[in-house]
Amino acid sequence: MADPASRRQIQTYCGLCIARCGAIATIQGDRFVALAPDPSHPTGQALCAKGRAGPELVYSADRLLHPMKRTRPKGDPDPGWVRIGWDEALDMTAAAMRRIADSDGPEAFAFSQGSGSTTGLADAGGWIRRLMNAYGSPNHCGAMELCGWSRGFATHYTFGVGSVHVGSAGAMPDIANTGCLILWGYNPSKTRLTHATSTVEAVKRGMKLIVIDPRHAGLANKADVWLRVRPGSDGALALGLANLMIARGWYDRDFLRDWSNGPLLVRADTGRLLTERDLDTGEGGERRLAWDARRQALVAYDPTIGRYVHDDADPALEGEHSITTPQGVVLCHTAFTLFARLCQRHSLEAVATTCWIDPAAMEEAARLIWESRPVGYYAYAGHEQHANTSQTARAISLLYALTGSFDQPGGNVLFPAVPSAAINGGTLPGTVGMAKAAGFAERPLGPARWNNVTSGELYRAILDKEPYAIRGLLGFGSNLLLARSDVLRGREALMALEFYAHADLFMSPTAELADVILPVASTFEREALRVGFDVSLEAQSLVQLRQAVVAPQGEARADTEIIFDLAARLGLGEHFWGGDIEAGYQYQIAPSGVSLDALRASPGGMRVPVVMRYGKHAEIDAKGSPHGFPTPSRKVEIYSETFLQHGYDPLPEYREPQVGPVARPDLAARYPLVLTSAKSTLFCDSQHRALPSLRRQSIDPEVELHPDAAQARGVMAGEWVAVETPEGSVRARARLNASLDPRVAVGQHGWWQACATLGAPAYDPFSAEGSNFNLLIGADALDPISGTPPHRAYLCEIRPVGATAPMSKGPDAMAGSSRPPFDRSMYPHRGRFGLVSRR
Ligand SMILES: Nc1nc2c(c(=O)[nH]1)N[C@H]1C(S)=C(S)[C@@H](COP(=O)(O)OP(=O)(O)OC[C@H]3O[C@@H](n4cnc5c(=O)[nH]c(N)nc54)[C@H](O)[C@@H]3O)O[C@H]1N2
Ligand SMILES: Nc1nc2c(c(=O)[nH]1)N[C@H]1C(S)=C(S)[C@@H](COP(=O)(O)OP(=O)(O)OC[C@H]3O[C@@H](n4cnc5c(=O)[nH]c(N)nc54)[C@H](O)[C@@H]3O)O[C@H]1N2
Ligand code: SF4
Ligand SMILES: [Mo]
Repeated sequence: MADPASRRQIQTYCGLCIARCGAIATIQGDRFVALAPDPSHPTGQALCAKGRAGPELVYSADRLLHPMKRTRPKGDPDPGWVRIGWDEALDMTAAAMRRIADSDGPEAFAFSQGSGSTTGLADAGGWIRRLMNAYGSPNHCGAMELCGWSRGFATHYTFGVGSVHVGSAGAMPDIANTGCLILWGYNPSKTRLTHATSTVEAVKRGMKLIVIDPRHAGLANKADVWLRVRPGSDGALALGLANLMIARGWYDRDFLRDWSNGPLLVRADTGRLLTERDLDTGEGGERRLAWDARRQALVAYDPTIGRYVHDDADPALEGEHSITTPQGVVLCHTAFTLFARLCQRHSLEAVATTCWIDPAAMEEAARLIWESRPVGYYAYAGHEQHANTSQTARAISLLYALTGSFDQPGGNVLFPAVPSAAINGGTLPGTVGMAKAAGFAERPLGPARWNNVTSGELYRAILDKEPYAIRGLLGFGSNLLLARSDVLRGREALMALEFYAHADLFMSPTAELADVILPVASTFEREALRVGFDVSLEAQSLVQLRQAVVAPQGEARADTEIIFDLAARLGLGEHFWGGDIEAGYQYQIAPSGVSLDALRASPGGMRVPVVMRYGKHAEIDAKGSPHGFPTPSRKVEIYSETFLQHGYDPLPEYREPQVGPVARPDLAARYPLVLTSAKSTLFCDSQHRALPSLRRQSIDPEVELHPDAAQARGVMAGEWVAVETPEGSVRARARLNASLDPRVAVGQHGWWQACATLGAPAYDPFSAEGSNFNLLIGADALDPISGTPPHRAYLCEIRPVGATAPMSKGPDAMAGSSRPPFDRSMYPHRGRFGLVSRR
């Protein structure tokens, strides 16, 4: 026991969300009492209210403190939790994993994980992957289709890398040097403080700022241009901006000619790129062809060397040619010409109508983008959670390609990383011959390609045994039933699992359906190794071994400890250094040249010099080939043959949201408002409602609407309303927001938890009387490439339900437990809208 009066401070970082703010923790006696910013840390300029509430989180009376097992059937109002020891809990889990792998193969056992952007699970994400790979399961359900897919993966099909850091390398805006920053559906003042502070600094030095958001939120008040886009129509806006820029000649012709596949010729008859084989020259076969303006003849491009066969070729970016082949004359256009034509369909007037945008603001945005180069952009949740998100991400990335700013100072750059060893076990024996992730057959270019399974695919595999049965689940965080659409089916699926173990800090409506509960230590109660902090060159150079601020509450353990222990019990200890986490960290950090002991002696982290190199695609290798881009053509792929081969649009055609006013005027007649959602500044997704200092500032769920829309419906500010969609209905309090288009409503997701201290209620997550936003969203209309459901573009109607909250349950009630399991009766409309089911 430390002297209760003693005070000490320890340098750390807050691990609660993606910002990972550098911080200083104060410990009084044995107690963690405060968290403050650490300005000496590259991400330590500020802390948000959630970070400051760290001690409340640690000492919350609702924390899970002991492993438990269920003794009553799933769906019973009383799960009959019985306290057990760690040995029994982990033995039960390991035995179920072994049994299921033996009978059905390891793919029949899936893993779920809370997003590292909104939980402390970034600490353990690599180790979870390692366990999956060692065990042999390809099925990781981690919200990728909603969070990270578009910014981190869809842009692979353009640049060969993500447009952000997501696990692997990605291109981040170099905000310190940017001339113009575009925040596209991203509100860092609420969601990633580190980016907000660097943006504000850059605006002070004169950086231009464009904010694209249906709400005048966050940094919109510092923006030079705010584009109030209709939710879900971002793809049309990107093409419209590109159209303005191409029409005015505002594009980096040299970059596109030299580094994109824009000059390559596309056959009008097949949509394929023209190859030498088409000409039957007998040479090269699959080499693609462009028109060489210098020779006035075709010139072959060889992707294996990243060069045209004539070094002095001048491939034409634009043009239309009739090419004679043995089969006859074939009309061809350059890929760039086809892109420009697609953009022409999105004229200023057309986009103003489609996106509900002021044309003058759009023209101003296009001008700023061109005149204020270099340009950086960050597109986040606002553009991700849509059933057209993959092509939207492509459209934005092609708009960005016009600037030529990629990997240039002030553009979206590939920050270097301190060398470290990969820990995710991608080459372990278990990964060899591993089955494909569920959903791979339907969407081979989507999350399944990276061994991720959407919640829809997970539920299908459990309930319909398609493409194979999934019988077991190990969940690290992940509050599936609040975070995903198709809530009732999700509940049915979790109940149908033969075995489900869940590791978490708190009981949740999802965890409540587990067989075994594993109590987890919060980020403040455990060690973690972090190599690089993503947002800047300086941040990338920092390596930090975050120390435990206090000992774990109760018997709680770090996720990483659970993983290493479980691996040993599964007989996979050889891949986990015999269960020695310390040895694992040593392996990971060895290439950096920094020792674990040195890191431990420097709790604030150590700086390992990293050198910034811009324009890496132009670097020439020993054979004289440019490095290029890691795409099939080694070029920025304006035209994606990969998409074409899989039956998707090779250019980012804009498709209307399937449950929207244009695609479904019949539905819009009854549900006239376009519904989206946004994160709360006080809570991370479905968490933190039990912490008094946060909940006090936001007692009830809210839905924002324009005062005129409220008045037309007889809705008063602060009044309880029903939000109704073709899929379901929930309750929230009306908040009036005059910055919205009167046709748009914005809700909040993640409400279920009570705060006993304040007497603030819980909300039934499975009932129309509750406030689980995702009950409103159907799972029938999905993005064809990624399987993303339309969480941020749906149709709704809002009506008043009176001054009080009829849905409140007592603060002690565990939300939802008393509900009948499959009660869909309160959703009478379900399935009657002719939406094509993709299940
Ligand atoms: N405080 C807090 N911080 C968080 C989280 C949290 O829950 N709370 N969650 C973390 C996670 S998991 C994530 S993914 C990030 C997300 O970080 P952000 O992307 O910043 O999250 P949001 O605020 O949900 O969405 C950004 C903006 O998109 C707008 N928007 C809504 N629909 C559309 C649309 O159709 N088009 C466009 N262009 N914009 C739209 C919203 O109005 C909102 O202002 O935040 C992380 N940080
Ligand atoms: N309508 C709508 N739906 C959305 C979104 C939206 O904006 N609107 N956002 C989507 C996005 S971007 C995301 S990322 C998902 C988020 O969905 P999830 O990834 O499920 O995140 P949370 O809802 O915050 O739940 C996280 C759970 O993990 C637990 N947890 C926190 N830290 C740790 C830890 O260190 N270890 C362990 N084992 N558990 C921990 C928490 O207690 C909580 O139970 O929701 C998605 N769903
Ligand atoms: S933004 Fe808040 S919750 Fe996120 S890391 Fe920083 S202090 Fe923690
Ligand atoms: Mo997320």
